[in-house]
Amino acid sequence: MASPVLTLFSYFRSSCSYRVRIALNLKGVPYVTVPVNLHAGAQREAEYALKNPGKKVPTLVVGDTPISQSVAILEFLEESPPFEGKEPRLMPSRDDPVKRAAVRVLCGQIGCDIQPVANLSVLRRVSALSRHFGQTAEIAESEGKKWAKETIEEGFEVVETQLKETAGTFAVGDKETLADVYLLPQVYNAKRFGIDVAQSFPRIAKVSDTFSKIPAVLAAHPHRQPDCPPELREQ
Ligand SMILES: N[C@@H](CCC(=O)N[C@@H](CS)C(=O)NCC(=O)O)C(=O)O
Repeated sequence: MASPVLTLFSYFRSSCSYRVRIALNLKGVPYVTVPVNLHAGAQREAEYALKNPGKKVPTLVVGDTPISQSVAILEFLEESPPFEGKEPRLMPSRDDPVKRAAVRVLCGQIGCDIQPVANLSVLRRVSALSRHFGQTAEIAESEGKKWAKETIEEGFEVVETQLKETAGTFAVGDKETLADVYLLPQVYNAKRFGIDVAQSFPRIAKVSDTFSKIPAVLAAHPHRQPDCPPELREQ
């Protein structure tokens, strides 16, 4: 089956877009990136909302079909022709349901319990509430950042404990999985909010550092994306 044209609507710093870039790069699936500038509000423009009614990134357009939600995109790449079976497979084999569950636990911990609670729209609401209760704009903004930092720290405590049972070279065993695909972008976010990951979460730091060095993973890094501003850009 011929590979359909894939277009990824992405923002360089979005951790959910970063997940999808990692999976596409690891599997060597070609795609075109279309940047959506979240800070300029491009995700709320009517034309984009037709592809993604949730008004968030990422969206992967497969041929003419838009798929939103990074979990749906990642599972689509694992399960659907012509991509299914492409190495590396990012879910353990069906013969190992316990390992599959361990991967899903980590993905859920990050994708359901951390990222949505510290998302841009939530931070804006935290800041707006702070303003409502009389804080200055500066304090209100720092309240939003504090919220994100604390949310990630609390979530990473859980991930760090889980890794004690599951980690090998990577987050679950010795092969890269979707757990790594979720973890590395969240580590990037953690650092942005001032968390010293190496100091506070050594197991997370170790496995994510190993994963980050895979060339296909490195190419998905936010600072290597076409919409990364020049002052942050890396080669
Ligand atoms: N559950 C969604 C979450 C998507 C999401 O939160 N995207 C963020 C960037 S990582 C976004 O577009 N935020 C823009 C906004 O909140 O306005 C997924 O996994 O794709």
